Amino acid sequence: MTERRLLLVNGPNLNLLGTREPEVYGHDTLADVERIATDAAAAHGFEVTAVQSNHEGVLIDAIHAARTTCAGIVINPGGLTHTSVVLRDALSGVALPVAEVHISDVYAREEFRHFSYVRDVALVHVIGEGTAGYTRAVDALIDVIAGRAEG
Ligand code: CA2
Repeated sequence: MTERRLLLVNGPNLNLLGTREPEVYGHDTLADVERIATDAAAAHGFEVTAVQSNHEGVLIDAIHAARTTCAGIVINPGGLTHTSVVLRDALSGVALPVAEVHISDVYAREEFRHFSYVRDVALVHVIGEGTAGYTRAVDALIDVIAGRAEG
């Protein structure tokens, strides 16, 4: 393992967390989510670089940069989950272990949310556990990274 650092990616509209739709996404803000993930990583001696953007290309550039700086990626792609081949290609292109997180239970919502372009490039999936799901995603991803380092 080269770096004890994770990239945390939050996609379009997740900057609105805590401001609207609390019945779907809860009351935590994006800053809370970034702190939750940072604290979970710190418990394992990892640091977090966090990015949120409403622009697909910004997310892709951050994923590419992680190739040489991070040991893994935790991503909630937002609505890009269901639409973006290019985001999927970026994730598979950097060949880092990926954890996919969704705050809401996408399978209990509209059918268009049931398909994920990211699902089969991610090794860890945490869906419908609210913002606490970021802790589980970080823990499980670091387990994967630590297992690879041993092997
Ligand atoms: O449940 C999730 O985490 C989602 O990735 C959130 C996306 C949605 O398109 C996915 O299907 C599931 C939407 C993020 C928008 O977040 C908002 C938060 C508060 C208010 C408005 C939007």
